[in-house]
Amino acid sequence: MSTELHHLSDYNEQNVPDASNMCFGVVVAEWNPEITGALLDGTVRTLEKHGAIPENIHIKTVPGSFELIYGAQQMTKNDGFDAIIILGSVIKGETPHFDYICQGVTYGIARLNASQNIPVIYGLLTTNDLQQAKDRSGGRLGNKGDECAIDAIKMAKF
Ligand code: DLZ
Repeated sequence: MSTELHHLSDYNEQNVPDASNMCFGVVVAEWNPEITGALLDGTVRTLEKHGAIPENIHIKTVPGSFELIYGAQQMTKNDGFDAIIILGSVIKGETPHFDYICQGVTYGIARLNASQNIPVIYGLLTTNDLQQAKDRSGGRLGNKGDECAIDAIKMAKF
């Protein structure tokens, strides 16, 4: 979670393993594309900064955040991946839909982590409004995509 005290793009570079031999799957939701595109940019940039080669970063899109569960589950069947990252942005509307999607994705990804052999990193922004999402996708609180890339490298090494 980002707060005024925690910037999503801040990390200790010395604690990050070399990713040059690692292979990553990234599933990105198409809803709120301005936000998820920025999350993806941050993720890819940070993976490559730590040695990942572009050919080893496999990106797939799904229509919305709810489909991230299925997308990630399909990717867990590929033994070649060292870690999978899901990226989505759910922005609160006027109905309880927000709660159902967020809970569904959170539960679905948690289940994958408990049942499969590949770590699945949770890059879902769940915000009250668009500005909060912008703040966390390259804005004043950093980029959740950077955080996910670092977490994926660390968990691939785990
Ligand atoms: C339907 C819906 C709504 C209202 N809002 C979002 C959102 O803010 N972010 C997002 O990623 N997806 C949203 N969706 C789409 C659902 O995630 C899903 O794609 C559809 O319910 C079809 O399963």
